[in-house]
Amino acid sequence: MATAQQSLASLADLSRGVAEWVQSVKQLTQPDHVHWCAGTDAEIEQLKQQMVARGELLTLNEDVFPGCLLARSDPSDVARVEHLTFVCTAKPEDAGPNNHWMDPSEAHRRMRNLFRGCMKGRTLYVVPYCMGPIDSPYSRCGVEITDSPYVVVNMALMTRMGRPALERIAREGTFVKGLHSTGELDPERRFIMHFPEELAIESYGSGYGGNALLGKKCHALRIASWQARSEGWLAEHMLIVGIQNPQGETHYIAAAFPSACGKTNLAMLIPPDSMPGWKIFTVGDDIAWLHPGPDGRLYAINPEAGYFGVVPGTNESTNRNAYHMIRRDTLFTNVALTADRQPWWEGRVNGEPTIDWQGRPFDPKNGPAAHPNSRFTVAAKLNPSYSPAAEDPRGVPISAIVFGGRRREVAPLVYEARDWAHGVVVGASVASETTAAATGQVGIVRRDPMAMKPFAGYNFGDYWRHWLSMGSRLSKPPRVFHVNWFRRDADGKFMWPGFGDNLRVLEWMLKRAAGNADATDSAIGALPRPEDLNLKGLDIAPQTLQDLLTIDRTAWTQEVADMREYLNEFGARVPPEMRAELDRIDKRLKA
Ligand code: GTP
Ligand code: SPV
Ligand code: MN
Repeated sequence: MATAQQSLASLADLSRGVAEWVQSVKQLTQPDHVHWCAGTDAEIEQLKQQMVARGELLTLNEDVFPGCLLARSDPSDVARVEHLTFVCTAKPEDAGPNNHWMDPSEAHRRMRNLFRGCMKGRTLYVVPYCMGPIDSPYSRCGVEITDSPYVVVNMALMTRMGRPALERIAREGTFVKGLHSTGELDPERRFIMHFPEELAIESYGSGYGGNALLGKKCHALRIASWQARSEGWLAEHMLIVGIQNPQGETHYIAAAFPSACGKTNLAMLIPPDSMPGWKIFTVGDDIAWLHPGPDGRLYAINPEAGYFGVVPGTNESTNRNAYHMIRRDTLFTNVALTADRQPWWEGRVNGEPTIDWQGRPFDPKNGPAAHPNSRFTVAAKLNPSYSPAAEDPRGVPISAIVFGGRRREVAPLVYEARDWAHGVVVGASVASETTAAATGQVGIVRRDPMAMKPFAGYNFGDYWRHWLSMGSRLSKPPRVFHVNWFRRDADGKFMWPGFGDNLRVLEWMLKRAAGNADATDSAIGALPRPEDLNLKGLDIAPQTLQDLLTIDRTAWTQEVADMREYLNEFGARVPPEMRAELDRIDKRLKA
């Protein structure tokens, strides 16, 4: 105990700025105990054991899933809550129509009332963390104060957490302040507030995912995107994947798809048997911070150290890497259980559920056994396709940026933007069916520019302007593409096999970037002809492939009109180049 106290005191000594803030939060929230997280394995192990003893975490079958645990969240607290998420800037127009806005002083006043005395009887955990490799100039640090040990255990997996982060904060003097309490888990008393001008986050009333693990969407996207604009870089909702061809050359792609639209799967895909010699290396599965490099290329780091991934659908044939990765030392949230205490989810294939995600005997009348947004939290290093480049402080050079959405119609399998400016319009045009990753109706097509609708910390008009300006800082910008793995036929079946076969599309992109692949020019960009794709061993009807690579003029004319209308919401903040790009597409569609 004495040594624990000493190391605790010396941690606090490292940064006076942090110590003073902790003191003021302590006065406001009145915890029984304060625990500074050093980030050691022993500390996290002890926390887990305490949670198991209190029944807050459940142990799983140690023979089949060693070191794995199950958490069940409150049934009203299972996803991000976009309607309760606010960006609080001095001027409402800086948050933009893409965000909910509240006056900062009003937001602080409300949150103070919620936080007052909320940690009575609880422990206040101080969680110093670093987003990105600890020695990278591109990384940024934060401190999350939370009363949730579940959050601490997740942050230890998802970030570089503990003493080294606090040491970096002491050196640099700046950090993002994130204050979090699970409160009463009352949906009526739940807010996720962002103060980009103060580098601060205040979150109350949820213990789940992006609402509570403040390093992830709150810091690494909403606050970081604001910082990135003023500092000349990009903070994006993108996976980063290294693709090694049979000649042994590795190229990197960054891809932005909306929540639950395939980033984790693409980041760790298994090449099909008919593509021998290809290898995939995962750098990141959800967030990329992108900087212009000295050679005029764009470089990416993954600010995270772990994955908070969608569980349902994960199996040997869809995502073998993830399926094996989550066999040990994984924290599951809201999955079901088999009779022998193995975690179970829809699409697992093996076993049967006996207990559902809420702990009730499984009855199909109650809906799926695992929650559709049930998640695994796991250290990135356990991924069989983990790339050591994820630790490179300089990041990896990006050859192609890919945007995509979940669209049953209209969007073809793949097309390529003419240049960077057109690529910005292609990214801004992303639309996708809503998923279980956020509360609300599922399956509604909505605009989700750059897959950042829920995550851009400022006005989309300014954001697109910033994207356009990045082009002029890059003498060798990445090529920009759009994909759709989710086209359906008249029977509602997916037309493209997806998963590992997506590598065929990535191969075409890399060949385009190297100047070695053909395409046809269309009104919306360059599309491969079937013969431009590597189809060896692919089981697909020629007509289906043709349909996937064809553009419906009427539907696209409507799409461009919808996009124009969407841009109008952002008024004069929309860069005029974007409307000019739409005019150009329109003219070609009518030609
Ligand atoms: P977030 O973590 O919410 O940001 O999601 P994500 O973008 O990482 O999505 P993820 O890879 O977890 O996939 C979400 C769902 O889409 C899973 O159920 C997958 O099985 C499914 N999926 C992923 N890739 C494909 C694909 O190529 N085709 C089809 N049909 N489904 C896919
Ligand atoms: C997403 O919703 O895009 C996620 C999960 O990656 S969460 O951490 O809840 O944001
Ligand atoms: Mn995500």
